[in-house]
Amino acid sequence: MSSLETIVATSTPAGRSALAIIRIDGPLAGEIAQKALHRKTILTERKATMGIWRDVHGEPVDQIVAVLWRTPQSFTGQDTLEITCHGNPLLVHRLIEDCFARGCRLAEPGEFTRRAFLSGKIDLTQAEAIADLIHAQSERALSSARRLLAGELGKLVAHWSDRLLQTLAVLEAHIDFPEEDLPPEDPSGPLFLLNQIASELSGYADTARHEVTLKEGLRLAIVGAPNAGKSSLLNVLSGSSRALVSEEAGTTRDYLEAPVLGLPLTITAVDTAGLREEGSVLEKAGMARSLEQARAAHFILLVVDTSVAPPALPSELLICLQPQRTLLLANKSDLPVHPDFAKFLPEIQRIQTCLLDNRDAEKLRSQLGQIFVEREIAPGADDLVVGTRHAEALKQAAEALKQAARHLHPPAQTELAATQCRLALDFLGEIIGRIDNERMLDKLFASFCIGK
Ligand SMILES: Nc1nc2c(ncn2[C@@H]2O[C@H](COP(=O)(O)OP(=O)(O)OP(=O)(O)O)[C@@H](O)[C@H]2O)c(=O)[nH]1
Ligand SMILES: [Mg+2]
Repeated sequence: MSSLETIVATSTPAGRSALAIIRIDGPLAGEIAQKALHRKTILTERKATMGIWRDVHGEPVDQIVAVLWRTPQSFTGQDTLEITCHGNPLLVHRLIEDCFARGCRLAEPGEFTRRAFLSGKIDLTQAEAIADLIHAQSERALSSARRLLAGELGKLVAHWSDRLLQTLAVLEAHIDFPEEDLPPEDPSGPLFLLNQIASELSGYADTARHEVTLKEGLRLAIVGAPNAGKSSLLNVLSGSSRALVSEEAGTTRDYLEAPVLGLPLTITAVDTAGLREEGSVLEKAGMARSLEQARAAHFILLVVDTSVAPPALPSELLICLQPQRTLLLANKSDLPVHPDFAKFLPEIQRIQTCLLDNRDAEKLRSQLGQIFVEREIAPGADDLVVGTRHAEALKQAAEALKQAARHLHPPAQTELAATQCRLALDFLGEIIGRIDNERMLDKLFASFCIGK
């Protein structure tokens, strides 16, 4: 994958569209533009130039707009030509074929971004963030990718590495002049710093548990006794009339899914058949599905009609209702509350709802959003969420630092501690890509699409 080759790929999705973008990257980019645009069209760097693209035989292909970036001021660090043509797949195909005839080869998946990384324009966390940004499906996933792309994790790694290098310098001075004592264990001493950095690294590694939530979203199971208002809740949360609502108990037999609107995360709500202790064969089959949904969900919304006596819920449901992942919706708050509710499931947080219409929808969404963050089921707007690969390296670095700290306990084995510090620095380097591991890079960039 020499950067001396000139590569070409479409950056816009396949299919018909108003416009399509083709990128050419490498030493031939400028010359190709000049030749294909003919008639002495002068391309000014980073300025849009309109012209007719003619193929190697001089045949016009399309009227295009070209922008040329010269090394090193392009995204990839190489000369890059970006062509905007009309979005007809035949035209795009002809333009790409013509680029082949002019010496380009088709880019591999992620190759533009890989070039940006290899030329030092971005670090590895930023390269990964580009893929995250493109695939993000919720506001929070977008903002997390944006922060990684802005280099926040890279800056943190640089900060940790600086502090570690300073600590290492102190340890090395001690190795060279062992007659001098190590600084006392105050906040500037190496032992204190090693432990402090290790705990910061572990803290950030821990945020990776939210990665799946950002990528795949949350699943909420709506459960409760028949007629409690579960289907009404699904409709309110999804802003639709997805589920049938009726005063007849036992309306919902199967489970139904709908996306929850208005929250910064991808959330799917699942309405289920009402649960009670007895029931017909069909009802029981429905209830078994409800329980499956309750077990599989990230969070449970237990809907209860508080205008009648508290329901007798099956024990299989009660064991699913861990307070950490359950919220009780005391529904039908427009009606008088049955006195026995004071003692019903007191360990589960409850909020009052009226689901007859959309009047509580906004409040309910914001309460849910807040609860997910408070209970650490979802990341908050200000949380930096690291990826699994970053978390692995952070954990290994933290472990090395803890080991280093252990070596500093009397009798101090300063050399061993210094070795562990260097190891931790290597792990931190892996995060931003200060490594020489072609196979890892191949794997990482292969998950990109072509043209990125
Ligand atoms: N007064 C009042 N009625 C409500 C409220 N929420 C729902 N209902 C009514 O309660 C009845 C049952 O509502 P559903 O949403 O169908 O209840 P469900 O829990 O899905 O019922 P099943 O599918 O039968 O288990 C309907 O007549 C709703 O209009 C509320 O907040 N107040
Ligand atoms: Mg229902």
